[in-house]
Amino acid sequence: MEAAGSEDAISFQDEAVDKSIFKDCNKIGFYRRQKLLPRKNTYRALLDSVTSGKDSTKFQIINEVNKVPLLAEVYGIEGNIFRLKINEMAPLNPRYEISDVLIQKPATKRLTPCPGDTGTLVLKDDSGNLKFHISANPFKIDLSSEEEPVLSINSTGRLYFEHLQMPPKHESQDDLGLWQEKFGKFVDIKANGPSAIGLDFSLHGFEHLYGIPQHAETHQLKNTSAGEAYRLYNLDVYGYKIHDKMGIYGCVPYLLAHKQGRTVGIFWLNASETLVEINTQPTVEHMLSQEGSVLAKQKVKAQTDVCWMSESGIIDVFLLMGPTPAAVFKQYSVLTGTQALPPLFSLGYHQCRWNYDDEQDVKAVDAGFDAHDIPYDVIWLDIEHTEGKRYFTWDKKKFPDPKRMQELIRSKKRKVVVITDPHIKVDPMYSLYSQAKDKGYFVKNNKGGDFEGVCWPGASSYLDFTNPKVREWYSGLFAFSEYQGSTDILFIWNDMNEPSVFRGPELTMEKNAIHYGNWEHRDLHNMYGFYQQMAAAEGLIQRSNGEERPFVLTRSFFAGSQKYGAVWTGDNKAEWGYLKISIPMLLTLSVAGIAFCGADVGGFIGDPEPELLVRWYQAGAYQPFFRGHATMDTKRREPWLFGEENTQLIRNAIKERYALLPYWYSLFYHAHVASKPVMRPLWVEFPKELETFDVEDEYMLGSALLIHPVTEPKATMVDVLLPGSEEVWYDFRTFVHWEGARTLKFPVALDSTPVFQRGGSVIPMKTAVGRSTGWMPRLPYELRVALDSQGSARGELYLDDGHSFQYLHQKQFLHRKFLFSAGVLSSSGADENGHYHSECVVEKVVILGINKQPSSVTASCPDMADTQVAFTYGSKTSVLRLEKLSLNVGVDWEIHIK
Ligand code: NBV
Repeated sequence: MEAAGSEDAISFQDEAVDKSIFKDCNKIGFYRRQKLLPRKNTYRALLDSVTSGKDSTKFQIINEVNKVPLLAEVYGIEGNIFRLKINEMAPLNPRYEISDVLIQKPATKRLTPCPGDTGTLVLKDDSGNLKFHISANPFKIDLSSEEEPVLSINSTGRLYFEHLQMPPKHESQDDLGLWQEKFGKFVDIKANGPSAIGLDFSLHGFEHLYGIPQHAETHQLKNTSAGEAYRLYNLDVYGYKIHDKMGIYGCVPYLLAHKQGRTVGIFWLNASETLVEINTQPTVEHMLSQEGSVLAKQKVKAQTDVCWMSESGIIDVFLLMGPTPAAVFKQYSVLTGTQALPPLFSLGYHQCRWNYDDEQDVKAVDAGFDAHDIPYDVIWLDIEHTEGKRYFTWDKKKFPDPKRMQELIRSKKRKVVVITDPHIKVDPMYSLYSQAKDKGYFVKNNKGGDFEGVCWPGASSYLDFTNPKVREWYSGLFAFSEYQGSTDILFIWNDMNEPSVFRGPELTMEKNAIHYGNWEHRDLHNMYGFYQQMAAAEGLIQRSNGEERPFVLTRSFFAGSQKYGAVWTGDNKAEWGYLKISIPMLLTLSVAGIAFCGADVGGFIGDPEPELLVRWYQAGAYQPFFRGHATMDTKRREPWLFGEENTQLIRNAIKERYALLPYWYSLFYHAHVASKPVMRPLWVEFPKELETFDVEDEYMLGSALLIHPVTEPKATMVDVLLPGSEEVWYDFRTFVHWEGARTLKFPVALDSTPVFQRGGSVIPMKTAVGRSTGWMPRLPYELRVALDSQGSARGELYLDDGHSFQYLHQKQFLHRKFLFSAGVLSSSGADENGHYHSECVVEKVVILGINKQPSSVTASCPDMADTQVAFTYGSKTSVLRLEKLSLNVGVDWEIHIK
């Protein structure tokens, strides 16, 4: 198949990635330069230069070899965070410092210098628990908490700082890519010469690390000593290889380390190409001697060394000291913001394809969902909906009346998402192009002209979203008056924003292209997509005069992208391995702050066999962003095309998703206000249970549901780890229960995904589902109460209008909490600041783990006399069902079980 619409045909076939298009580490100049250096710490801190201010403590570091002085700044930040910045004292030119990622200037707190040995400087935070111990020669920092060493900086001597220099007078051989670097036919001429940085961190007692998305790799980060480093460089890698450390689409330069008793985070704020090396020495026990029958052992604690290397910019690193996973999530969100609260519709099912051909096709697919009784919320239009890949336009033949089409979709209470890529067709007749050209809004080439590359429309220029003026203008393009044929049910998808440039080096933009402020693309490459999504989300907010929440899906992302919408994992394949790896990939995004994430259901490339498609729907229904998508040359795969049996299985999976929407929405609210991921690795919920630390074939949704998707063909059994010796787990469908701390051999048929409810939780659900989320607000609730070993449970429900910002500005929301204890289930306000009128009632309560048949059940609420409640009790299953209740979801009530 050829790239549609482009004379520059690129063939996208279902075949292995041509890795020769992309660099491996040894082809990266700054990596080779850093690796070549002898491992000797050549830096010395000048402790007589220390100045201690309200915000920071500053001192100089000198490189003993070249004598170039660096300035180090140490900041204590409220909430157990440290920041270390290192820059040249007097760089020849300014070095790039990231703006727009930190949501505010971090609130600093004074670090107090206190006496240490000679040649050291000790800084304490006000609690006195955390200490920053700086050794002068060689330069090293040790961080301890309550005298326990947590991490050391530069203890392996990999601080690296290439100071900016004048170009050499004479051309010399440049094998290390100092001033120019070759890759295939591409030559990167570096106006500033070498500018790389690097720093190492030794994590004491840690052997489990996570984060630094995006790689098609395991959730737990691997040792890189035997091979490639993890690369953070946003690239368009069609059909990326799995179990590979190459950079794809987006990145977040942030990792977490976890051990029993402590979790920490390292956030490396740098947007240039970055490599991360990880070297773990696990805990070892040495036999010392045998004295009688007693074996003497010596335990050498684990340690993991992490080395970050970036091509340019400055060293700006945040150390998040935890100590719990929740504390680290909070600390990261204080810096970069939390997940935007998605509009409710976007948590439903999305139907996408490259492409739904025309209005007729859209109508037919939409009708197909109704005819087959399958809920869905959004139909998506890919690049072919435009006039020759001119975004913000419509192909008039295929979509003669886009508003009419949207009105039809609106009448079904559904939405439309359209794609807008960042490349703009070079066509003076295309008003977007000519406007941007006239205003000077494109990225420039290194000769000062507009950068031109090839993408879907053929020759294209690229909007410079790093310029606030460009973002403002771009946001304005979403105004209904500007975007012809758009309505308020139309939302946005940003693709190709790594940026993807077909004939560019590694299919992206030349690093010496020039952005606003005269910065090189090299300095900020990894933030290009972040800025586009930021502008698009802002545009959708503005078109509604600030009233409505946006929905923007982006392929490329950076730290903080969670504030602007959702992320997906790009062009995966319709193969079992890609279904399986979707779980660790999404877990990794989730712990890196990006809670609203998903993978193309069915696999984008290739035709899934029906069993794989069914399994993928079952898995996707329990992943945060749930979209079926397929590339052009695949067979049509709407859910009803695989025979009634499979249609039924897919229908059930999607309906399970819709039934759980109150729980999903409440989890997203929690992610939005309290920074906890929606999809959580087991170690986050069971931080003391060693056996959870490397689990990636199952995970928690919130703290109440454990999901173990089936990712193998013809599976009849899966091994499910039910963690926690104190826990009780209930099969979500049969209500059979088990005690925790065991691995179950769990039989599976093709009809479901293993899901378990954790004892001690209450899950809000709907008793029925509608054709889309829009049909569901009035449907009654069911509460699933699963008792723990003490006979108690708790849970929450968050509810608002599902689409506006009134929850924020007018506090129009309901946040309820449910408690079950000593035979009483109560509903009360979790946040009394919120008010929202809802007619909705709790109609059904199912209590799991009640071990004795009650003699009476009564319900009471403020303006109603106590009423008897009809119930049924299953003594074999220990399940109590209360039906035909009518308890308003917004008021306090109690149910007494005697
Ligand atoms: O716009 C077409 C596709 C899109 O369907 C897909 O989801 C993106 O990841 N897009 C990539 C560009 C073409 C890929 C071959």
